[in-house]
Amino acid sequence: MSGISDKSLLSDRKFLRELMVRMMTVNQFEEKIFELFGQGLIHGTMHLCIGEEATGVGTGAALKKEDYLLATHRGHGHALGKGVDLRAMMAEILGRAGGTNHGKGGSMHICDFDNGMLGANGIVGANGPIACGAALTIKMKKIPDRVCAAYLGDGASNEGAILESMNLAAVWDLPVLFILTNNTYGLSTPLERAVRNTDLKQRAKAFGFPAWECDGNDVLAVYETVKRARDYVIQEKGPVMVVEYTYRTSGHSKSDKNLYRSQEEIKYWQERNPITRFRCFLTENNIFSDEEIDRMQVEAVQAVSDAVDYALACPEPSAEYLEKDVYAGEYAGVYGGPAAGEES
Ligand SMILES: Cc1ncc(C[n+]2csc(CCOP(=O)(O)OP(=O)(O)O)c2C)c(N)n1
Ligand SMILES: [Mg+2]
Repeated sequence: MSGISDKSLLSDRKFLRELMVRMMTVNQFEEKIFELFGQGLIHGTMHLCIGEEATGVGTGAALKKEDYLLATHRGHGHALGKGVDLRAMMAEILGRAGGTNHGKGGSMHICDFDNGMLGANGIVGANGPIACGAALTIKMKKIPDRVCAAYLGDGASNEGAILESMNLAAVWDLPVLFILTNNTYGLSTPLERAVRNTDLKQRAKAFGFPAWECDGNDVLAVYETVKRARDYVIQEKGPVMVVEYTYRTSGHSKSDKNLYRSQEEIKYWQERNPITRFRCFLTENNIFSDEEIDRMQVEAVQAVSDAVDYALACPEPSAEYLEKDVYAGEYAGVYGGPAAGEES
């Protein structure tokens, strides 16, 4: 596997190790919250990204810390890949005050401005307009070397808001990096039933900007493709799309009974999951031994376990702060809400 063009990457053991540990951490995170949900410790719903670990981690590794990022409803891997703190994310999902959003946002609202993470979003396609706004800020303030990356799914690619955003980003030359994770399903609908033309990179071309595609289960291919796309956005000062082909082996959300796909199909992709593939690549190329990779797995398991301990030790947010952080200070009057820190 891995048809990467930059062979020098193969001698960067620290970087390769980091990619593997991060993917394992995302995977462990998802497995652990699945378990905690079953214990009644997590409320609402959540969308796991098991099988898609390389998209969040490879993409995040190609972005700079200061780059803006918008994650989807399936955003845990997107956030962890961008460097959001593991403990704070676990606390958020468990609804604790030590969370990224002080326990008031949960799985689909995770944000962390210090890491450029502007937020996950439960509204399919909503990232497009927000990305245009963030990218317009970059452009108007002439912020050098910064892009806004916005994830969307194959299902979201049919939303009017996404199509309008692609057009706006193109005509206004906005530095938006559209990251389309094509996992072949929008909820239970296979892509070929939703559109006649399943080559989604042609969407970008229709609006007049380039698109690249990559094997989204190959973390190095994702990294290289997004890096190249990011360079293009900076140099050409306009939008680009990257289509990452992947597959979620976990259900759509907590209530998925997988009635729309066969067990054989799921098994096929489980065997081709990004972590196993990267392990084979690293061992076959004598970069790491199986024992070294096993130790990475232990590290990831421990980090997630530590995050759970941290989260469960945090208090729940106090009702007194219910309306805090809802409106940004100077806009509070405009929308009629209290300013942050103001009495409501
Ligand atoms: C505007 C809107 N329409 C419908 C939904 C319900 N919904 C949540 S996720 C989803 C499927 C999205 O598919 P895709 O964009 O391919 O992302 P994936 O779930 O595959 O990661 C739908 C229809 C929603 N949250 N928002
Ligand atoms: Mg999808």
